[in-house]
Amino acid sequence: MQAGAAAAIEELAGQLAQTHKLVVCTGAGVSAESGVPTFRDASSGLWAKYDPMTLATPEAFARDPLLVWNWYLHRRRQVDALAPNPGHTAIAELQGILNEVVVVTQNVDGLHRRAGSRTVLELHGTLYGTKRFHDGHKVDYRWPGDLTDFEFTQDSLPRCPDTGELLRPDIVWFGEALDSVTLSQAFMHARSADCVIVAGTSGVVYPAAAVPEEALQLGVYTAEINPDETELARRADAYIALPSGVALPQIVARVKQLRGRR
Ligand code: BV8
Repeated sequence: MQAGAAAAIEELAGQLAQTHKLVVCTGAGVSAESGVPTFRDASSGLWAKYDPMTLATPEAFARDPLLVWNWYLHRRRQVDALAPNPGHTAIAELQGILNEVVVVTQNVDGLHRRAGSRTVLELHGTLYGTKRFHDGHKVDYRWPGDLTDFEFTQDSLPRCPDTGELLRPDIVWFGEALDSVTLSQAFMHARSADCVIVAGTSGVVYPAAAVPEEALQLGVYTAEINPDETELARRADAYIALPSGVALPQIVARVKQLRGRR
């Protein structure tokens, strides 16, 4: 491992050993080692001819709900077949070491919860939720039992059991406002954290990217974990140029040593 990464891991572990409240802001990079393609790569195989940036919009859904639903079904099937990776697990493990750990994620794959993280703010929604298209009212849709070979048709599109209205994925699309309560909670936690870790995000998409930015501006100790250095890394207190699934388990092991726990 590069000397820089080892020193940065030691530095961050030292900070975490005296941290009361940690906020971990994650993007698609944290799920990459589970095999979940990042959003920009979410179009593979059959879907390669579609641009996810145009599919993940209310306009695309209004124009062709069947196409958009089957894209999300494809991504849901992908994630169902995958598992949390050591990065997700390490974040969950910190809950048993630090007083408070809050995950603020842009990911919609549900892997933080599956890894055992209990406080997870899903800024961009979840592949596992549905809501009415016209009023955003959340509805518990009963998914088909076996999704393996299932594809939606015009007649089988998800509909509200009460009103029969068309349902949509409970996902925040481009051009749509994030849930205001979830977003304000994310900012509140970041402001009151002793340490913020930003992992696996290019920090391009707003307002999600503004959450760690605000912590940094308030002087909260901030570290980034990403093989590619982002603009935030250059201003952060520590930058670890490693995959999160490699760095985070090492950081947690060192924190345990420093906190005298085996
Ligand atoms: C909104 C769900 C307004 C969909 C997603 C300024 C302020 C406010 C808004 C804007 C603004 N400028 C532009 C906007 C508009 C837009 C935006 O930010 N556009 C960008 C492209 C410039 N924002 C919006 O539209 C937001 N809404 O602004 O509403 C409004 C307000 C009031 C009223 C009405 C409207 C909504 C944005 C949410 C869109 N939905 N996801 C779905 O999944 O289908 S965003 C989606 O893309 C992801 O959730 C993620 O946030 C983003 C990027 O995803 P990826 O490309 O996959 O991830 P990323 O590149 O971040 O991650 C890869 C990184 O990981 C890389 O850096 C890589 O190096 C690293 N990595 C790779 N492997 C590893 C790794 N790191 C660690 N370990 C590894 N192993």
